[in-house]
Amino acid sequence: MIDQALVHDFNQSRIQRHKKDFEFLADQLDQKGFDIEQIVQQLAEFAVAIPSWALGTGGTRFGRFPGGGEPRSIFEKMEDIAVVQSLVRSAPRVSLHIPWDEPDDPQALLDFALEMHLGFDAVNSNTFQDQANQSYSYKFGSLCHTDAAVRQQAIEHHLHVIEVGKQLGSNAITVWLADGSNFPGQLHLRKSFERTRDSLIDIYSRLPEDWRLFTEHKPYEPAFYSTVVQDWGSSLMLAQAMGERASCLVDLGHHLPNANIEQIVARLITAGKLGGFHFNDSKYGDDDLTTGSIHPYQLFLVFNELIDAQYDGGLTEAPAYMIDQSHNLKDPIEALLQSVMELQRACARALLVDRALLSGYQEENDVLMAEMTLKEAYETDVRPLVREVRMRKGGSTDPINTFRRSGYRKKVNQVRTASSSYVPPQSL
Ligand SMILES: [Mn+2]
Repeated sequence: MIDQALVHDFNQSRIQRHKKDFEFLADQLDQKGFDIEQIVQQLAEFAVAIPSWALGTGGTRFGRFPGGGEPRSIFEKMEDIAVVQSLVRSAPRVSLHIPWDEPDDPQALLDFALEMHLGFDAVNSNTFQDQANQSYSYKFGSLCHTDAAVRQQAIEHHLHVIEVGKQLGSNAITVWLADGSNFPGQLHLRKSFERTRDSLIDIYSRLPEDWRLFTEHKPYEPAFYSTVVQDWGSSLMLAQAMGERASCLVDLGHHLPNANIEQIVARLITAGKLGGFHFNDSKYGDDDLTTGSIHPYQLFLVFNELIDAQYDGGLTEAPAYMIDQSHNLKDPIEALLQSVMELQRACARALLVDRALLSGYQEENDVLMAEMTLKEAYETDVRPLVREVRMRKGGSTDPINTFRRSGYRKKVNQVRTASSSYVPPQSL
């Protein structure tokens, strides 16, 4: 994929500059009472999954402008994810979508993944579109449908997705439902939710012992009047109705404008129901833009809640992290590299919040100093820190430049020629 000698040479060409920057930061942090080595270790543990649908050029309902060299199969997608991982070293797992990327032979895919040093994260179901050979349509919903036979078909699909996931070593399933209505009166608001809840309880009752189930909320689209799982409250009700191993997944783009997402995260932590994240960014709606491109401070504040809860024991289980974006204009691999780096930076900044100091200011109601304590961490240039972490793990100090220098896109462009029939799905 990417020649490790190239990564090494690239890092070496910048090592003197990097060492100076890293030492400068270490000294700055030392004065604030932080041990940079400890931060490096903590940051090295951060990992985010790459979804199987993020490697092709995305599109909107108005069109798609495919780039060259798009992966034509799940195996080629895995190759691209391995490229991302080899450069950033914080993306070791793949989140598979069934049926878009359903393997004919799960064992062969697992063997290939191991060869690529990749594992599998949560698997994703799909009842938002009809598949070939299915008996009933999801036009009017799946797990919420008025017809028990449609609900049963959707339940069985989820059980099938879990079966495939089991063969791949996955241990979680994410359920995002497009179910909802476009017009007042179309759906009985209470009954549709209750049917969804009961369908999920059925799926949950057959979840393997060591598996988790995540419900993902979304306020609108494709349903434009009411989505059945429209907000975190609905998602929480479902997770609570199912049981201990069910929790809520927060997609940063699945909120109405100006929602306080970090506070939603805090509430879910208090409820013991924060399951995971789909990272992306948004200006208006579910825009699926690059993580941290529009609201980097919000991303930091989300990580601030996570790190805070990690320290005080509020987070009992590590949330499942995944990038969920649509790469319509950027090279998907480059956008993913950029996103992982953005997440590494947000996590690093959150690790640099002086929590004792912040807590003191909060207790004293010193509004300004409390806010400044967060800003102090946020405004720290953590780039030398994340470069160091990537380099120590065998990745690149500058993943995007290394990727461009590798000529990988040009190479696959020549090999992956028959791509005209491949239409990558849009992001969820
Ligand atoms: Mn999502």
